[in-house]
Amino acid sequence: MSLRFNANPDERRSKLIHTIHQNGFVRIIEAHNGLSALVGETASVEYKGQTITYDGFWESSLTDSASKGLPDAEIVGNPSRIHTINEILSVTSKPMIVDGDTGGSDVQFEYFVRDLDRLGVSAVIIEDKVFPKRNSLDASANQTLEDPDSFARKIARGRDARTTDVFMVIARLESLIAGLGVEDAILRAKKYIEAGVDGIMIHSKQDTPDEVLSFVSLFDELCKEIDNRPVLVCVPTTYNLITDVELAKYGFDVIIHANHLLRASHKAMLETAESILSSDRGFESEPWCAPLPKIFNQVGFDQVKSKDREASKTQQISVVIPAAGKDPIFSMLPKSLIEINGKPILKHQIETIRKVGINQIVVIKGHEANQFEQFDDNQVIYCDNKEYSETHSVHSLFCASDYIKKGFVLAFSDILFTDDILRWLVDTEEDIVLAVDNSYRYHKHEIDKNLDLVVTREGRTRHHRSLFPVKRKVEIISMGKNVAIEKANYEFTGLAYFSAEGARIANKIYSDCVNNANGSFYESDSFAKATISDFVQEIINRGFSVYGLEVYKGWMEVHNHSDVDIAAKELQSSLLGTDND
Ligand code: SPV
Ligand code: MG
Repeated sequence: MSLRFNANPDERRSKLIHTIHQNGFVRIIEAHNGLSALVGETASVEYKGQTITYDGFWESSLTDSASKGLPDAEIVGNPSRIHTINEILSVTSKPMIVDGDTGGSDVQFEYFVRDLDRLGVSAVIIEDKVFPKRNSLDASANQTLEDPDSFARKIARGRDARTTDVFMVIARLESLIAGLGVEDAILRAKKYIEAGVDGIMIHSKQDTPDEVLSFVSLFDELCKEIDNRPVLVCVPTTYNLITDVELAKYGFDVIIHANHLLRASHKAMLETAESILSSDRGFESEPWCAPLPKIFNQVGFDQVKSKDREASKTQQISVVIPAAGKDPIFSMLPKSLIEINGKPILKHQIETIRKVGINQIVVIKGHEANQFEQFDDNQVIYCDNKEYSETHSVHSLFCASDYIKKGFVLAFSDILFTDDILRWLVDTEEDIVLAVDNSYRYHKHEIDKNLDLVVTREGRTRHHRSLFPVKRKVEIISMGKNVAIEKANYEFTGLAYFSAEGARIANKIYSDCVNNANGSFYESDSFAKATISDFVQEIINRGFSVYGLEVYKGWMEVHNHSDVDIAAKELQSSLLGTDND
């Protein structure tokens, strides 16, 4: 999920050392491109009630080179390495340790350190071999070690090139790889620590951890002697029976699994390529391949699709605002035109609606209709409800029937709401969804009007504090002003979403009721006087599902003069902001 993970350089750089301090050690996985990094970013297992994940990435020279089809012999230059590093950083949030090979010349190393530090990499590890090095794990390769004093100088030059104190320069001891034994390694470790190194990596290609563990005992003595213990790093590729937890107990702070994702993908690629050839078709190769939806999900295609859906929805749907009725408290003008902080409610609503990308806004006027002439937003479409004094909001809504066929949001004319609530409603996959709120219970003593109350199948949910907004959906079974407050689970906010299918259902039921409904209609005297609650109840009673989307902040109704004052204050201090958590 590419856009999902990110971290700014400062945040990411310091994460490595913080995690070491916090957890005692870090478990690092190799990454050689964006996809392998996303695997490392998201892989997790549950073990004894704990979730275990990787703490960061190793940008390996072996796997970076191999993924380009090249040997690990310092052939891939720094600009190409930086390109891969950037690719990984741009889709992830975890810290990164870069394998800097020998570091090249002192000057090359200085420039590399400066670039890595700036990008937010946490550490670079350079090995004390002569440039151009050969990969350490090949038993027959020639391994020539660098003069330790020259290497110590390179370390010091690299550290001086850092732009932050957090970036770590780590020295990798290749004495065991070159067959020179632990004494040589300790001698070199001492020189590098004196040169100011932030960490020591001891490397080995033995298939048991014996030699690295004997190094650790000598290293501990050395650190006590000089009263300085840089972080200790290992790469247990060949001695892979010992666990990370055991290595951490021996004193390793950083444990790097250096090449597994590349090796795993190479094996699967080869099996797949050969299977297609030998079967003369793809079917037999499927067990080696990830299903495409898994890849789509990993790289963020799901998010792209959902945003596309949202964008195409917002281009097609309208927001319909029935504003024809006469309000007993504000009888001199349509409620839409009541000003809050010098701006009519309608203007506040339009600004919010536009933020979500919905451009078609339909207002149904009736009472004091000519006052809308002063409200010159030429993008608003007006419809008239000439019978406003004998009808109610359902009749008003269907005065806009030409504009609701592709789906619509119904917004009461006297509510303020945030763009988040509107976006969540439009993003829903259900056909009829009402934004519902349960916080009325906390201030019911202040309520002096009959609320549109809602009863749901699930009852009221308990809210746990959470960093992220919970977009929970509940199924509505009944609603209306006469619902007993003790039975109700939610209050209807005055915002409802109807998909194209939802609009088709509503339209069909409306036509049917116009022709056939007689006498009182739920809580109203007639169908002509039906409220939205009455109509929703009819939809439910005809067997269609109507859902409630829980919100509990981010909207308010302007019911009376004191609401106008409250809204004005909230808008001024932006409390009606977007933190619907
Ligand atoms: C790498 O991953 O490139 C390393 C570790 O340097 S190793 O291959 O074990 O030398
Ligand atoms: Mg390497």
